[in-house]
Amino acid sequence: MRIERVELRQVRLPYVAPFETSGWREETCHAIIVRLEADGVTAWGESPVGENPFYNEENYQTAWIIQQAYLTPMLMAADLSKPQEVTPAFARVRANRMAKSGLEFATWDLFGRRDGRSLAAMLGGTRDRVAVGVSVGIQKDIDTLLRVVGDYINAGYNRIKLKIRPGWDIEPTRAVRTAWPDIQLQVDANSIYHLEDAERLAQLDQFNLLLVEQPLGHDDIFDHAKLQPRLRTPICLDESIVSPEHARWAIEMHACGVINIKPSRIGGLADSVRVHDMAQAAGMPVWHGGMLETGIGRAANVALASLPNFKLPGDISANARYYARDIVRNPFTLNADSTLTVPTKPGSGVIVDEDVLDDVTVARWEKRA
Ligand code: OSB
Ligand code: MG
Repeated sequence: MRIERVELRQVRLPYVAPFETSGWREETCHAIIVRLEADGVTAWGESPVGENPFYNEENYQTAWIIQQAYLTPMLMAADLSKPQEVTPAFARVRANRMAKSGLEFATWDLFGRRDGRSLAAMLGGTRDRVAVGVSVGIQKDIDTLLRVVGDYINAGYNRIKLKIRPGWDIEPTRAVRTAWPDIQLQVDANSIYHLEDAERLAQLDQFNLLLVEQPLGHDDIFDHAKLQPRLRTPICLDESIVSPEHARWAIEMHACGVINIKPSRIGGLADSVRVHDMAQAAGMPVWHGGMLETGIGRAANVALASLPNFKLPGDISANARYYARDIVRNPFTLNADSTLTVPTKPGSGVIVDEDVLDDVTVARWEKRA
């Protein structure tokens, strides 16, 4: 199959609430939405890049340039027989994985819609619902945090992740654990600590956490391998695992007990499945992270999370947790058992609301074959 038209859009969607981590605070989604056309089929993808290069090295401006100058021409030059051929077609472009992922995901959607197969089936999904939780940003004080967490628990979420940083770590975690002794709880440091903080991090062991996510450097595996034996809580790597090779290094070095898979961080769904399979073979569970995606990226995440080794609840909340007005007509809603239902329609199954999409588009670019 040859792609006949690629359209890229920068969108701006306000979050229902600002999202604050140890390293940044953002109020508006700056994703790039991808639209592909071929053989009479229209397909959609999303690169969930942020406003700033503070999570990884990319932001909406870098992805916009790399997609136009390199990735779109490479995609249009390929005669694709399956979506797994996109990742090798992009291999000469180093890193820039979020830029790649939106185009790769849209290609899976294209094949799925053309062939009448759901993305979950194409990827090897085995469940019809996926367990999910909420990632709760840093709040202005503990009372506010308890109110915010309480609202999510009342809405039906049974797994909570707290963003932490030095000075907002032990006490907020203690407060939430004390208020909800049985909730599934985990924390995410987004790379703010150093190996010298091992004793402070070990204090988190008392709270019966599922995991502590990315305590050390965004590109570190070595020091995480030194930290893990000093904690009882499993370390989960997020930022550090950007490829199947990085996953293998972390597994062989015992740098973590769990891996967070985000297809955007890994550069696409194909390599995400490889990370999933590699962890499964090593007996290491994975779970699905999130990048505050719009409804387009969210649908791909739910499909991927239906694979069997996704053993812990994902950061894939219902659309309404992120956006008052999303760009899809069929948002996910939370089931009573803190799950989302895996779409079964062809491709990602997403129905884009093109009126809303036009309203939130701030820049548009297209290339025809
Ligand atoms: O580190 O997991 C992270 C959001 C943006 C960038 C990084 C992260 C996150 C989240 C939110 O934690 C997860 C979500 O609900 O999409
Ligand atoms: Mg994280």
